[in-house]
Amino acid sequence: MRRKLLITGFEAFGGESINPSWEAVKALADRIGEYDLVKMQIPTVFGEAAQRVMEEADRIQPDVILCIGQARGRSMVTPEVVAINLREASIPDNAGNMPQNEPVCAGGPNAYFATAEIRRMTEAVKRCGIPCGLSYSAGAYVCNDLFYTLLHRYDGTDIKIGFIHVPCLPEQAGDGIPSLPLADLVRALEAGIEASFHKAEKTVC
Ligand code: PCA
Repeated sequence: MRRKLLITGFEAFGGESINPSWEAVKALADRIGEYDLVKMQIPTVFGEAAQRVMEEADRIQPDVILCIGQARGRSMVTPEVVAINLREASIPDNAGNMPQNEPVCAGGPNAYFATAEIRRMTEAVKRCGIPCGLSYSAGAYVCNDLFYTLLHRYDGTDIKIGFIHVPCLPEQAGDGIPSLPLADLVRALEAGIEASFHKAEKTVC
């Protein structure tokens, strides 16, 4: 039986004109391995990003929700291990919000671990020769806000949640800022998605 993957990328933020997460998501094939993909661009706005994703997930009932975000300064594709119950922004989001030391969800647990197969994904991406490693902090900005909210909402359900931060694209990266070409980001996501549901080891590379 085929499975459904809801995959999201963010709008540009912080004065930039593109976001590599959406550039990569929109370039993905519509079918990867066991999955049919539903792609979605979401606003870089606290609360609203998660709201949009949950509305779509309630409508399409995916098996997995995989969210992608930009992490300026990182040199690797980084599946996130943990989401924390904290909003703390160093720049405004796209609606001008700049929360400081607020919970994502008042009364929620301090943290959740990813429920998607992030270790299998990481190994598959590395086998493609693309730099990839687990990250133990998704920050406290909109990406973490989305990741935490989804893990909280779908805790104890069959819907698996993952988040992957990706480096800047070469055209965004200034002096000394690491980047990866779009083709590598797309290949990394395809390999990760394919590997995330497999009885036998296999990669798209
Ligand atoms: N990265 C930001 C939010 C949107 C994005 O692509 C983050 O890491 O929180």
